[in-house]
Amino acid sequence: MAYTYDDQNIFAKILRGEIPNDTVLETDHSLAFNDIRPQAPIHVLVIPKGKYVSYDDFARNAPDAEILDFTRTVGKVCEMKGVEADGFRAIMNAGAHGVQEVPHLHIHILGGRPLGRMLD
Ligand code: IU
Repeated sequence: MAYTYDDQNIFAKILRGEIPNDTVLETDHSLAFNDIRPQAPIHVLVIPKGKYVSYDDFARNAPDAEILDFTRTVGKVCEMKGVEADGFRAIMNAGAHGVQEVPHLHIHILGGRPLGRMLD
């Protein structure tokens, strides 16, 4: 399918510097920042700087360097936040059924408390 990217989505505005964010880490191809409505003591979003709607768009269309940078950034954020020992949850929502609010790929890194079962 063709992916249509909305340049007016809130993360595009963050990447253009039009809206502030609470940056955790910035790399050549990725940005990590604290979620504005945290669901856990640690709730970081990691986004690629490229224009990808969702993970399937990214996985199919991003150059290898961007995929590697994104993956390594997630790893660095986990290390910076110290979630390896007690564990964490990583979530990527996509589309209507996934209840994706912002149509720019992001991974949620949640930790700092027991998170409970995700699926029943
Ligand atoms: P979702 O996976 O698209 O449903 O999650 C979007 C997240 O983006 C959600 O957790 C919001 O709290 C978060 N967010 C943000 O951090 N800053 C913003 O300005 C907006 C949403 I709008």
